[in-house]
Amino acid sequence: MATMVFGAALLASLLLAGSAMAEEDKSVQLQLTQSRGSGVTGTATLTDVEDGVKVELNMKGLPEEGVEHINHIHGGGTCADDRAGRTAPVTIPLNTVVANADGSGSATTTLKDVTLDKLLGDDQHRFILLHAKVKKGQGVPPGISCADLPQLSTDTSMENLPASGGVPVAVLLTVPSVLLIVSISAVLKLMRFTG
Ligand SMILES: [Cu+2]
Repeated sequence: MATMVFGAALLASLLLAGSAMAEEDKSVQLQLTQSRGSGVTGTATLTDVEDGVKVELNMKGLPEEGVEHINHIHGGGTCADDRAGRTAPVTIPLNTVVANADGSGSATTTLKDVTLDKLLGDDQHRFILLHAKVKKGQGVPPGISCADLPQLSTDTSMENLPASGGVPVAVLLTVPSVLLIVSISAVLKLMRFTG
């Protein structure tokens, strides 16, 4: 009996400690996936720290040793927008990733005076975008790897509906009524057949 009580107390304290720890260093890890067939992937770990949010990027598959890859948190859009050629304006620049010989590359940036909750807020969509090699005389190079930031209150999987397109309401109303007529006539035929 005493063992059970002790065990339960131990379990309870472990649970409490666990939740307290989770509270302290709140963190989210995101997967960056390739854009434009680059083969460049990676992870981004965002962690609440005392004076802001720490963003750690760990990339792999970078094509050329020594190349500097600028990267940012973009606001006002999604990776899908960027891949469709409509990239969102830059909001927060992150430290540059330099490619190693094995194609890896990482950078850590601490964003001051911001919280994870704010970054993941639903005021706008945001994404982390790593760019190709900067070429002189050209603007910001295209994105080669991207991760959408999840939004806390809305579901991450939710995407903006296209402004145009989609099925017109008239079609939505017509299709069920056609189905209804077809099925009624089928039932009538069946009734005649059996009768
Ligand atoms: Cu950018």
